[in-house]
Amino acid sequence: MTDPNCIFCKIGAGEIPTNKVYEDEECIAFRDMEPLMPTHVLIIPKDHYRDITDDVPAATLGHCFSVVKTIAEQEGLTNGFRILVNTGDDASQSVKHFHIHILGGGHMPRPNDQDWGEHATNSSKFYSA
Ligand code: DGP
Repeated sequence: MTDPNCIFCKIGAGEIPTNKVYEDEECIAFRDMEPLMPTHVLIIPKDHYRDITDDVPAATLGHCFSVVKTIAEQEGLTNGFRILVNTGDDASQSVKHFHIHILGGGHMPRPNDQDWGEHATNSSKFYSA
């Protein structure tokens, strides 16, 4: 099921051109238009789910996450990468269609308190050596 008002549904259906890096029957991966890292790819299911809590079938979730490895290999992210799934307003999810960010191509420090926002607790207490 797709949502005619959803930009990612339109990308998934091929109605809007995008910088596609992978596609199969169930999902599509394309480059984020506001890249935060040299490699910044989004994986989306073609069906519309608002976010990861929107009763996404386990098979669809599993498939999308299994594609992460394919993209990482394709993009040459041999030294590691980060995946991110912003969910809802507290996480500043801007496009309400479930998607997985893959970020890589360079070292990413752990997010610090400032990055997490005003409500963050002191991250050093979790990560001190
Ligand atoms: P999030 O904040 O997790 O909802 O991230 C949404 C990302 O989607 C954001 O980094 C920008 C990207 N984005 C939004 N619209 C488009 C689009 O039309 N094309 C592409 N390639 N990326 C988009």
